[in-house]
Amino acid sequence: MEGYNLENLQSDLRIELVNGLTGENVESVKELMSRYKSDPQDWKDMEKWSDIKYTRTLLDKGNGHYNLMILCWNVGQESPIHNHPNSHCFMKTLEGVVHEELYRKPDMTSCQCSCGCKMEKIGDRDYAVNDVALITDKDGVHRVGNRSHVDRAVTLHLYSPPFTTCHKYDDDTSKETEVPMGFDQDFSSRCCSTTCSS
Ligand code: CSS
Ligand code: FE2
Repeated sequence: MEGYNLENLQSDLRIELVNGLTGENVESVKELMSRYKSDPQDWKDMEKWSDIKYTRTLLDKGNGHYNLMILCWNVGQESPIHNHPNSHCFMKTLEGVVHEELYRKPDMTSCQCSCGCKMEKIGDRDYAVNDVALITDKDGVHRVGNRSHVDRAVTLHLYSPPFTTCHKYDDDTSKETEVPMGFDQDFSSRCCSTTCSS
């Protein structure tokens, strides 16, 4: 919507999530993230690019209720298959196209092979600019990446509640490993309007 910039979105998210995410406001958060139409002017100066891996830049700590961040995916970069422990993951594409592979969350008790079972893919999707995705561990676990050999991709993520570690899954054995989720940049002190107390 014209005149609705990233700062407006950040302020509205602060208000909507003042008491955190409940069953009632999941759709409202998704609608707010859809309402914002990507304008590179809003976030260009917060990009960070690496040749090694995608980068994570924190925008807002959401008074402890959520983390809002920008991820920069260089050509060919992707995440491991991972979960979002007890959290809702909202992902909006700001630039480029990101690809998601969805996998069934592994149940090691049903795997008969002593060396582990291959991850089972249950879905595949591309997200173009301004598309908003929502995933929880109930839906499965996923891999996200930028398959383009030419174009970079940028995404905006909101995780509520925030988490500092997640699990990654080995493609061939489904073996689960806990990994820390650090930030490459932190602009959260720039944020936000009047409701900011953290
Ligand atoms: N969960 C990954 C990105 S794909 S949703 C991360 O936060 O780094
Ligand atoms: Fe994810």
